[in-house]
Amino acid sequence: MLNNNRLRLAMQKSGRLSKDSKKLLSLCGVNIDFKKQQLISFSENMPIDIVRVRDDDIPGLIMDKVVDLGIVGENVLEEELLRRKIECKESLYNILQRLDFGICRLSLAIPNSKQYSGFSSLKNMRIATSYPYLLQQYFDIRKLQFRFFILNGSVEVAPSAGLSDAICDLVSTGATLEANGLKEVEVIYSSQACLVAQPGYIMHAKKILINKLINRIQGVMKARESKYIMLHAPSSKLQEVISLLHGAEHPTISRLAGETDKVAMHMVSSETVFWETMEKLKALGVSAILVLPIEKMME
Ligand code: PRT
Ligand code: ZN
Repeated sequence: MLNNNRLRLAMQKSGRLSKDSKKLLSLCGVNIDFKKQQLISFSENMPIDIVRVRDDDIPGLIMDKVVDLGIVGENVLEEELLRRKIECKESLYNILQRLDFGICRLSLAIPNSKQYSGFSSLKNMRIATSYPYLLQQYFDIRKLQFRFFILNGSVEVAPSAGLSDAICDLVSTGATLEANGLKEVEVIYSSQACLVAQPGYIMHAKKILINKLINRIQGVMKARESKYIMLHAPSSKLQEVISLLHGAEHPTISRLAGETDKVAMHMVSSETVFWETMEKLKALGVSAILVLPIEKMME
């Protein structure tokens, strides 16, 4: 039995977003036993219940206020929003945080052998897609005629099978298009996974918990981008060293036993430190450079 005082968060049960969603919750300190194959998993250390479903169901669960939060791709959210608008159904949602995974784009692609001289080349083409509403919106805004049909899988083989002239599908690396002799000609929507909430009134206690979760997510994301750097730098080159390390303006500087010309510097850099930067540091006389990952951050 679901308890209304507990926060309900929907995430994909199995698929491209499930591993990263689970990892994010774990890094945020939400302990859940995902081993049991059940629809609802209960966190034992926080008042949060996880509802595990197909990704396509998550926007509806949010918009119909069945769950408080969801982790889902913006592409799925926007497609459902457009569908529900046409059906005059409740279609509101709030994106609380973009999560930096599940990054992809919804693109139009045509066979390599076909000429492409701009968007009007797609006039009257028959397009296979799993995203009819986003596709329709894109053509409507540009006032171009086209035909489409829905395929919920194997969209990329439709042209070679003689079913369609073009496809509108998700692309991340582009390898699937290439393997099927297709070329990407228009990006119609850019997407990533996001934390989404139902709009409107939320109980005070739940709001506090949601804010806590967002702060932790931001801490995890910031930590992912940041590095802890330790090095020994010549005392005369401190400014040059600092200027090479972005976001590390306030290092801790301490003396090195038995050294007068060098100091130890510890700092958090807001960016990945590339080999090129390490080589430039070395050229300045810096030694003992250590770049360490950070697990969590709170400012
Ligand atoms: O079972 P369920 O309904 O939950 O899952 P699903 O099969 O509908 O979705 P799933 O798990 O495949 O994808 C979930 C979400 O991941 C999508 O809605 C996107 O938000 C996101 N995502 C990110 C992707 C991709 N990248 C992606 N590359 N979803 C699908 N693809 C597919 C694409 O359709 C194509 O077949 O991967 C292929 C292209 O990949 P590349 O790397 O070859 O370009
Ligand atoms: Zn799906």
